[in-house]
Amino acid sequence: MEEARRSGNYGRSIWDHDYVQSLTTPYTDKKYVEQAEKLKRQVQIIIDETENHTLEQLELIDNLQRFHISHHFEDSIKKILGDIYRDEFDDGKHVQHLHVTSLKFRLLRQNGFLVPQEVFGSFLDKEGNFKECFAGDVKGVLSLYEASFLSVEGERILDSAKKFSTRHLTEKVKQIEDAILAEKVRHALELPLHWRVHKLEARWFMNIYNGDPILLQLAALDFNMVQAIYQDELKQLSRWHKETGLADKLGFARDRLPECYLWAVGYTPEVRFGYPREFMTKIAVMITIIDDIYDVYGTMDELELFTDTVERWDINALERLPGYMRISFLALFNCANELAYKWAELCRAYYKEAQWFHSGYRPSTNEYINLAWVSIIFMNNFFHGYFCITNPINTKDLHFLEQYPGIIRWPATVLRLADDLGTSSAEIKRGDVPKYIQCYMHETGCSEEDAREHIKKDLIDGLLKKMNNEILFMDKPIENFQAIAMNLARIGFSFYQFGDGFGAPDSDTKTYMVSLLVEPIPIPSPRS
Ligand code: 0FV
Ligand code: MN
Ligand code: MN
Ligand code: MN
Ligand code: MN
Repeated sequence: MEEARRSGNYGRSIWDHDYVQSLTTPYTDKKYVEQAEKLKRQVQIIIDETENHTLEQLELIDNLQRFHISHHFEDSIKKILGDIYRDEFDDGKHVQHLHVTSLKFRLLRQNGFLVPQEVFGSFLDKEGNFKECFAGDVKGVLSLYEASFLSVEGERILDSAKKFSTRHLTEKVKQIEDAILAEKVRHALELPLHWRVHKLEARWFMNIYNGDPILLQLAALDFNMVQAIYQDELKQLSRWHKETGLADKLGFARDRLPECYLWAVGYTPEVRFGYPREFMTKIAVMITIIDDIYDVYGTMDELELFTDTVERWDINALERLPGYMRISFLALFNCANELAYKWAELCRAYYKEAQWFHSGYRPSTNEYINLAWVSIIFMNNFFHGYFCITNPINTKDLHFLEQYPGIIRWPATVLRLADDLGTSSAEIKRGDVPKYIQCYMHETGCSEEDAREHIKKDLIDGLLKKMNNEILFMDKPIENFQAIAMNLARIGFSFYQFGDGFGAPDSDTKTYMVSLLVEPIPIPSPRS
């Protein structure tokens, strides 16, 4: 007899295949390449002109990074920051300028310079608290706030900076007269810069920017040209998706191709990472379906069989091949096996959760998170990320990743917690394993609200400090990898800060998608 099957009730996709195919933009035209080159030369002149003006240099670099166009000027930026870093220790003068010190600190740390928290020493009173007399300088406090998120565990001055700045910005946000500054503060309090997805931040920043128009022209043009590339990638992926027939054949599962692509853009936004984006999108589509099989659709018997099948990853056809092909195939098979093992690990984690759910078991928070950071799959994603951005792949790197270093584990855990905050209410209703919130409520007897606060304020914050530590202070055995690892946590916030931005079809994600993939930015007139 057929067991009654549950349904996720996630809702249909709002992104029709034909609609995706109809997307167009004029920014594929070659003439824009030339325009962009010209603007780059003009911006380079602006950069050169700031020589010896530290504050101007810092603000310029900050703008370029927020616009996500700093990679065009990488060498200049490295040199400027390197000089500023050396100066900081040479003259040892302690300017009491909160904005300058904070911006310098953040940009240096963001770019890998290990500037110590003690640079804030002159702003502290005898008890080590920030002096209240600095609170009136809203711009400075805002910079301090953003800087404080580059902290690692145990940095008391930065903890105190975070508290001080959060308190004053929250108090003042409604009274700030300068409309742009007020919007900057509101935006920062919603989510600090360090936790934001680059491309979404760039789009927002262009809307409020009122500085040098040349910069804005380049930023908008670059954004639109990159959008043209994204559109093209999305169209190809949509064709692939249609050909697989997955959405038609598996009506019970979420059909979320563009959302998966948005995810991939958040992870590896750089133009040259087209292949990782393609790969990641396909994997995300598969994962979404498999997760829904385990969470809502499959029977326990079927899930057992499926897990076993993936675990075996068995192949017997080797004998039929000629020698040279056997060798080639074996190499390929071994490489695929590396990944097959990861898939099996994911399915085992999903299976364990299904077991918990079907038997009504309530895990402790520890037991839960030790499994759930795996079942959010993202360390699996990390591996794929590595395979995609690294060439050639080597065993040393693989051994490093095999141990699930913090660089993998912390952002994956943040993602899991963000996902739980955004999705668990609906998940518990439709029937699912207790998520972190429920485990914690059960364990401590606290309210749901308190559990949410605890996750947001204590856990996530602590995990991201650990992550900063990995990024700043630990060895970096794999090039590029540290840079993209943090993007996973950022994606988590962008999808889940206001609910289930992945499963629910008509959420903020739709706005992000339109601004990132559909609508070009109007380019300000070159002569203004
Ligand atoms: C989370 O869904 C989610 F978004 C999944 C599994 C697929 C997305 C993957 C990529 C875009 C890479 P859900 O909240 O149902 O996950 P859990 O683990 O809570 O069931
Ligand atoms: Mn980047
Ligand atoms: Mn699920
Ligand atoms: Mn699940
Ligand atoms: Mn979830």
